[in-house]
Amino acid sequence: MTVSPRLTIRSLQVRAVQVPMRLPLQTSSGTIRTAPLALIDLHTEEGATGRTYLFCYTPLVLKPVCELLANLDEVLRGVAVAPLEINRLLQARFKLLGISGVVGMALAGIDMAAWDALARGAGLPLARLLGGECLGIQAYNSCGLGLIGAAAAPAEAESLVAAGFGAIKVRLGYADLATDLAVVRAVKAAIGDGVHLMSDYNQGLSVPEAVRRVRALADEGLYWIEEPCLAHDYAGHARVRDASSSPIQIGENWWGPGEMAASLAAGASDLGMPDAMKIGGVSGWLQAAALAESAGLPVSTHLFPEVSLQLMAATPTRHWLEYVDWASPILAQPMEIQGGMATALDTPGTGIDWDEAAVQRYRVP
Ligand code: SMN
Ligand code: MG
Repeated sequence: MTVSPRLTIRSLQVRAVQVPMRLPLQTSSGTIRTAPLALIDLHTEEGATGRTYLFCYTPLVLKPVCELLANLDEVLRGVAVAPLEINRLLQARFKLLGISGVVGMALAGIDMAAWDALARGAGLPLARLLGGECLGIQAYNSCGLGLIGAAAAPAEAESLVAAGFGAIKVRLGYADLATDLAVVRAVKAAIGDGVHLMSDYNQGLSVPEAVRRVRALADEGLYWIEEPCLAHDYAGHARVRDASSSPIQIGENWWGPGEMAASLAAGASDLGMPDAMKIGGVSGWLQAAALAESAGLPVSTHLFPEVSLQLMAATPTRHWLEYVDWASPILAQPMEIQGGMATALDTPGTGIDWDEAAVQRYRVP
């Protein structure tokens, strides 16, 4: 057997797209109508190209993320595709500024693209490169079901389970508790007991108000209650957790494994859901998976279903995959869900290839 050749970065290509969303998402902390995505192609001298996208949340950040990535092109040219070493290099470069926000996003994008290139170069799905298998992972449908009220929510909930999902997520944080309760009851009645219902407050409540609401929701059968309070308030979440008989879920706003460790130390949640981008890409996720294993914390994913599906193969305490279809319109092979499960294909890398015609359609200068 010969060793596959070491890959060297030739260039970092980045493009901005604004992809229309089938269902807009109204949360207690703002509405998302289109998906502002930074598309990354990491070209290597040897031919393999690593790809990923970054979800930028708001169009206001799309250009700055792309410009930072473009600036890093000259830093990365000629560097070996060894993601751990690339991280050391870039983390040293940004130590004085800090590695969250736009910088954290760019570094995670480079990390994910580098791992994808490495897996393609080795001819392996990322799941297998990481030592796992291409597994079926239970997925919940997280598209839509924003703050649309008790009248509209049941029909949208039914449309989300129609695709065969065994779980969906409703956003909460209406002006009053009575509306939260009415929406949960209406959605539950529409989907029945056979479908799990997750819920998400998107950081909308104060700690005392969250304590009041989780107590009132105790008998509604919610599978989890997500981010009731400000994401960084781990002590506050621990107080809410004490008052809640429903599991408390947080993690999408952990910037790097260090913040996850602080959250675990504070006992902030029963469950965790790192975001592949904010946690630091594939490399950051592997550290998070290790922290979760030693803490016995069930791990779900946040957004980025394509790379997250691969990462779940390397997550001993894997729980649920969050499915959103936001990148699907620009992907050559959008993820398919069958019987509520997402299954990684036995193809090299993360399976992210662009539908170039769609990229041109949604491209922004
Ligand atoms: C969410 C977060 C960010 C963008 C859209 C939706 C939400 C989720 O908190 O967990 O899906
Ligand atoms: Mg959330």
